Amino acid sequence: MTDIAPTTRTRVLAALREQRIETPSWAYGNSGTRFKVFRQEGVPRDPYEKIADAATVHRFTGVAPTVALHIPWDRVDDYAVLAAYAKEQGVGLGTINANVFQDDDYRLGSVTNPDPAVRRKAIGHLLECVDIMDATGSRDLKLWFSDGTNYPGQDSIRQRQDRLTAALREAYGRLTGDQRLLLEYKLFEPAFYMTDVPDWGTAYAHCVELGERAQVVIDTGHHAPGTNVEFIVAFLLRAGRLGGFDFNSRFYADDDLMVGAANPFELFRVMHEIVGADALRPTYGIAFMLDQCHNIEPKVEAVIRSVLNVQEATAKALLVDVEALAAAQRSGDVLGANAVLMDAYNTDVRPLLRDLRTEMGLDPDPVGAYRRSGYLEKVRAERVGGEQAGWGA
Ligand code: PSV
Ligand code: MN
Ligand code: MN
Repeated sequence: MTDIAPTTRTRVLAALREQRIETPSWAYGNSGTRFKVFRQEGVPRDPYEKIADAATVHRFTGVAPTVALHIPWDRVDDYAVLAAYAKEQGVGLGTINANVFQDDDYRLGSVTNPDPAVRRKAIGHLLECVDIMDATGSRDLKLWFSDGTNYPGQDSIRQRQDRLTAALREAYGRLTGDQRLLLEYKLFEPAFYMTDVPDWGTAYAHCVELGERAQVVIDTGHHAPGTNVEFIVAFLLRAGRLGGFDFNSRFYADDDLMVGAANPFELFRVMHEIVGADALRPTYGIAFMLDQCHNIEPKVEAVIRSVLNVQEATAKALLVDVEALAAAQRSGDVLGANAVLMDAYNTDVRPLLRDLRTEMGLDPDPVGAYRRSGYLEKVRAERVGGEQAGWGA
């Protein structure tokens, strides 16, 4: 694809202007592996400063107007005050992520723990997260359970599913209005023999049992190598059960590297399914979130880069000549169909995105503008003793 036709260009720019990407509060804090956390200067010391960083990302990209919170990492006394602060900064509070994986009580699991008292404590936290959603005005409760077992025979797989069902039912029953429960799955880690919600099929089955406001979240780093992620996207879209994404990229397992860094072609294929189902627009309801940790690279800049990576993949997906693709598919032209897709993927969309930003009143080069802004130098001077994001704490 060399030139972009004017009508295509108008359509693509309109869709990109509408796109929304949510950034995670924990991406701005210190993080690391279980071997080492490398502390960086200028990282946020509290949830307010994380929000200030998220607002900075939005200021330079124009498409990241909300920030996801993780409780208790982002616990504050008054969430309405936090929401007001976010608004003042030009962003909103987004998804509330529950955390039932960092307490000694959860050694044998949280909501699937054999001990009813531990299960009660975990469910209490889920319900508290819905209270927080009420205060922040957040729509989505995102649940990821580290629950599972390390050894065959350690616990009953079936009973753990029963306990999971009971907990999910209680959390779901607490939702009101347009609130949703987003269930995330992950193949393994920290459990290594059996995970209670290991895959999209398990998450999907639980969501179907719960009701329409229960939806599956796809964390792009949570699959076995070689998994066809866009198939999962297509299946869940068809079933009306795709609630959102945790975008990141992986070379090995749950690496949490910048989205689009390891496999930009996969990201394009995912966005192609989204665009094909007309599911990009915010009114469709999919939450496009990042879930990343920036262990060695500067954090705010890495989040800006990640937002741009999602935008680039989306722009390419929007450029797919759908009529030519359908015609090739109908006539069984295998290579013709593939060429249509590759043509869009191989288009350099960076000039188009620069034009988009200029039209939106932004600097066409968000990374360069951020670097020139002196924000990092300013927060480095102001913030001493930044906090750990939560991982490896
Ligand atoms: C688990 O690996 C996970 O992907 C979940 O979304 C957690 O909430 C998140 O990481 C925290 O980084
Ligand atoms: Mn995740
Ligand atoms: Mn993860």
